[in-house]
Amino acid sequence: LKRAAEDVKTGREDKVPWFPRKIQDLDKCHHLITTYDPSLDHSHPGYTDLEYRKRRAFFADLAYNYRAGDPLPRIEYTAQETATWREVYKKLSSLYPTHACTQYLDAFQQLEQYCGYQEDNIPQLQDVSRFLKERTGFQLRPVAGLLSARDFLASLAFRVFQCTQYIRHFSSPMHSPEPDCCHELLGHVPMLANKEFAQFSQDIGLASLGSSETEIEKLATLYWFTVEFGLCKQNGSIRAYGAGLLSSYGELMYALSNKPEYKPFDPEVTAVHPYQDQAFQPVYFIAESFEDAKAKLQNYSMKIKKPFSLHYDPFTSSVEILNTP
Ligand code: HBI
Ligand code: FE
Repeated sequence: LKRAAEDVKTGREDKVPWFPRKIQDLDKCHHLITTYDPSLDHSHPGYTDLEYRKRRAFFADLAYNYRAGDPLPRIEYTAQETATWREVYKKLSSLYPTHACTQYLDAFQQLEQYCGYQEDNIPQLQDVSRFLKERTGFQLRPVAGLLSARDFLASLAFRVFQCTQYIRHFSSPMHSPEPDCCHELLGHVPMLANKEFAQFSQDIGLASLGSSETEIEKLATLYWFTVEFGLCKQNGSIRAYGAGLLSSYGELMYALSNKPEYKPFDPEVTAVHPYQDQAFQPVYFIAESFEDAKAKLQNYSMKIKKPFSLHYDPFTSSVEILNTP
């Protein structure tokens, strides 16, 4: 909001929007979308639970005070929080062997081995972040809730995943209107341990830097139908790799039933397809493979018009700007 106001004041609406150039700049990428906030959204399962809202404020503070390079805060989860995790974990992990892609299953097994993934323990973000960093260079940083698409996607450009640390309300273990640690740890984290998928995620992020609102909306839609709700082919069958599916028992079953419609992943089509965030998706996009999805995305990104090109430097975790007029 502040940035937009400054741009209006100086009459620079058509100028390239601000974007982070180095990993430390992500401290400024913290614009939250409050639509599903438990203290503002009357239909949130925690809305009338003052103790839950107080707990959420504690997590929000941790995230706001976090700065790039800090260790991720370790949380002492309550027995009630761990009980919620147990319920989600048991239910979902029973479906993974038949519904998740092999890349997911491989990583999940390693997370159980090395990162405290188990029924009775909510894994600590610091441990998970260190694991991911070793595998693909991805790292986590804590975030207070749903971020703006622009800020969320920008972080991916630096192989940083903005990760919620709180858990959903105990009254609704099988559904959360917002991202929570069940969604992040069971949905996103295992896939981020895969090299191809990590590159695909970073490529969406890089494409978003300095893009117009219209382009951001299209990239957010691509992200939605791939990283959140993507399916892929695997030895003649279809499996899930999207985090929204892998963290939702109901939708994971539905997505691989004979009910929904399937379309092949094609960025031009996928980026403009209307999506649902209040019900199951009416259509899912199927990737041939992550290699193929990555190549198609790169081809799509090259066509986004920007007055400069970008190069990510992994040695300094910063982007170099080329051909600036
Ligand atoms: N914010 N914390 C958080 N987690 C997400 O998964 C997330 C987000 N903001 C936007 C978003 N995902 C996507 O739906 C796209 O808009 C990028
Ligand atoms: Fe998500």
